[in-house]
Amino acid sequence: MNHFGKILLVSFLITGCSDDTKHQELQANYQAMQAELAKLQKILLKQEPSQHTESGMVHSMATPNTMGHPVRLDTPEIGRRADDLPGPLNRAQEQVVSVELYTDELVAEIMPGVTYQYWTYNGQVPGPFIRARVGDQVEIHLRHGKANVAHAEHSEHTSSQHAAAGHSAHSIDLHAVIGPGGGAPLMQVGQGEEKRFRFKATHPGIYVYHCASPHIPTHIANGMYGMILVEPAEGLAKADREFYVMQGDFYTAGKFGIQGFQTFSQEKLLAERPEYFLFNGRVNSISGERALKAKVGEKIRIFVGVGSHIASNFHIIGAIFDNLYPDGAILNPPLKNVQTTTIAPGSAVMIEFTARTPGKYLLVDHSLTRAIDKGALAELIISGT
Ligand SMILES: [Cu+2]
Repeated sequence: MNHFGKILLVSFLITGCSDDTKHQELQANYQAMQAELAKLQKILLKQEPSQHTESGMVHSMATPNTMGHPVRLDTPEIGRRADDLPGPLNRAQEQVVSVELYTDELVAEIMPGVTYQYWTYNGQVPGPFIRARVGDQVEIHLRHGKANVAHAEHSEHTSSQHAAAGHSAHSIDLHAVIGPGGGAPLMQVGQGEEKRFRFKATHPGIYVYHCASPHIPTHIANGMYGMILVEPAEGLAKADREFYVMQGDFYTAGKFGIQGFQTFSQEKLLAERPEYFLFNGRVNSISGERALKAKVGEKIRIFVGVGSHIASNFHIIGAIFDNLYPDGAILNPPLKNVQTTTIAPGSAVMIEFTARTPGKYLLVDHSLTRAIDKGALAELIISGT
């Protein structure tokens, strides 16, 4: 995979030509190489093509664990779609925005044949995209566990095992909140409990939220993060497409690609040595049918954040960011014509650009072993008008 992956990337990196025929030729070449890569992956990892289904469909595949026993999947899809975010608010008045959140620990596929127990807001990684306007009162309602579902129905763990596993409480700290702990001291929610609190959205920006219950880095590493956008009073400039992307690092006991159920490695977390770098929760969460999609000439806006612990060097191969709002600072004038941006853990950026040439573009962490060998790869597909 490494060898082919590198050839593939180099071939893609040199496709920066303006000649259409040559571009199409290189595109075809790239696609053929991708098919080769897929075949090679299948041989190396002895894996079948992904059988992920879309929301609502139950995944029938049982994944063997390292002992050869089937591991039950709690959900067929852990990755939130990049187009799963509310649209622009377009309102002149402040209002109360109610946000319904629940926490859930779910075994899901991190890649085909590899399962992991994620800790989530609302069953997916990242958590829901929250959208408010400056001046709004945002009311967060957080429930520990899914409504009307006894914990035993979705987990084989007893309460004491639950506590021993380190998630006897979950909570939320929103970086859009001004006040101690970003709301977390008010929102420590034990098993079976629910709590709510309200805050006024005072500062327009794009912010991260995350769980802040002990051991906090573990809760975050397991997937408990999301984003909240506080729009300025006049709203954002019009865009044709908006997308929601969050990079996260994951710490499995087995190395990247090792099949079966993988436990969490606290040792790797403390050593800052993740096995996986992922966009929206799993390998290939944003590709194929779930890729970012737009047409030539459309203005694309992407909110990109880092949920967990390692900064991203975010880049789109073949694109230049017309406008970059670094560090969530959407009120500042944007930086123009940016190639790559660093996104700190617990931070987010807003990127805008217009695609001029049809084809497939890759979103990567430009520390490229993360993209080629550890999962930090997503697709943007631009179609002709
Ligand atoms: Cu938590």
